[in-house]
Amino acid sequence: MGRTEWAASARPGPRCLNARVDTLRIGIIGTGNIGTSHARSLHHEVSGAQIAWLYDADTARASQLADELGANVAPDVARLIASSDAVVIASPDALHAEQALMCLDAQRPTLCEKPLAPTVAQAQSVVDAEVDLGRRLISLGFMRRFDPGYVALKDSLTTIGDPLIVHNVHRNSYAPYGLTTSGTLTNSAIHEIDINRWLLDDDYATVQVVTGRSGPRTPEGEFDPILILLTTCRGVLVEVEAFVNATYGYEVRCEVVGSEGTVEMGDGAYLTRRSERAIGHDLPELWLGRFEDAYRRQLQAWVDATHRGRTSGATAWDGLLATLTANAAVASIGHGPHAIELPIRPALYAQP
Ligand code: ISE
Repeated sequence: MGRTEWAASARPGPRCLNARVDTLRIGIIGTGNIGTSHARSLHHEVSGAQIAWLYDADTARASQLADELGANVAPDVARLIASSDAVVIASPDALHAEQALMCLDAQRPTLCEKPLAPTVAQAQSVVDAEVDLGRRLISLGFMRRFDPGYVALKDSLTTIGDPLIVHNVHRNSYAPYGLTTSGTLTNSAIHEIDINRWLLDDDYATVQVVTGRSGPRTPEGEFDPILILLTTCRGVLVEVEAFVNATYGYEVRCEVVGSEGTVEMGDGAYLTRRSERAIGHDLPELWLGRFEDAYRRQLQAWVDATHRGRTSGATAWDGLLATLTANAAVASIGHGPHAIELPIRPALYAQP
């Protein structure tokens, strides 16, 4: 049982958004892997916020975490949003857009896990609602933008001339949540879709998925690994190997090849080990280990930005473009390159 189930005494009224508060009362929707990780990180490692409310369809799971963190369990999403100063959406992908719309309706600053939505229509509805509201409240959890490795890579791009081609590797030990090929694109490789756009400061012009032989864990009719080939509007080639059942560990790599050199993302997180006549390093099983620092930095940046009435990191617009590109990639399977039709960027997203 959580410390407090929903009761009149446990109902803190929402505070005025612009009022200066020292500690944001955060509500987290979803207490699975990533929701639990965000909750613990906000509680133990991030300043300026406290976990006030948790909601999960599995009440026992939410209660257990609430007990651990001294938080309360909300009976439903609407009441969690109403009672919190700011909200983290960490529910299954298909629910992100609907819950983001509820947060916008209640005018709550929101950190929404990626993807903004699996479908373009859902993602577009969030952008439309935010544009109607006339202010940005959604920060999107493309946490790689906060990863020290990617930040250093972006900073070093000035040293290699013009970027010409980017090679990316994204391997999971096993398919998270039993992904399908379209899920590989809209849930997993969507990270590369966003991070390469951010690295190069460029939009995409075309996308194509190339499939080949699949490993033994791939269900009939699905493909794994796949290659995703993108071209940007300035003509840079972006190549991504997405392999969700790589079995041996979790690994993400990125190398940018420029006209005067190349730079590859090194990973300071790993220690090289020499033992038993071998040299190497351990790999995490899941992304939570590899991107621990990025998640923490993302949460602190979001809390700090929320205190200042701002958003941080990727926007709903970035989320829409990523979902649009991932869906164009799905449509390209079995066909040739797919042209990406960029919607007109609303003025609300003119500034980074
Ligand atoms: C998961 O949701 C993530 O965000 C991970 O970073 C990614 O590697 C994994 O494939 C996704 O399912």
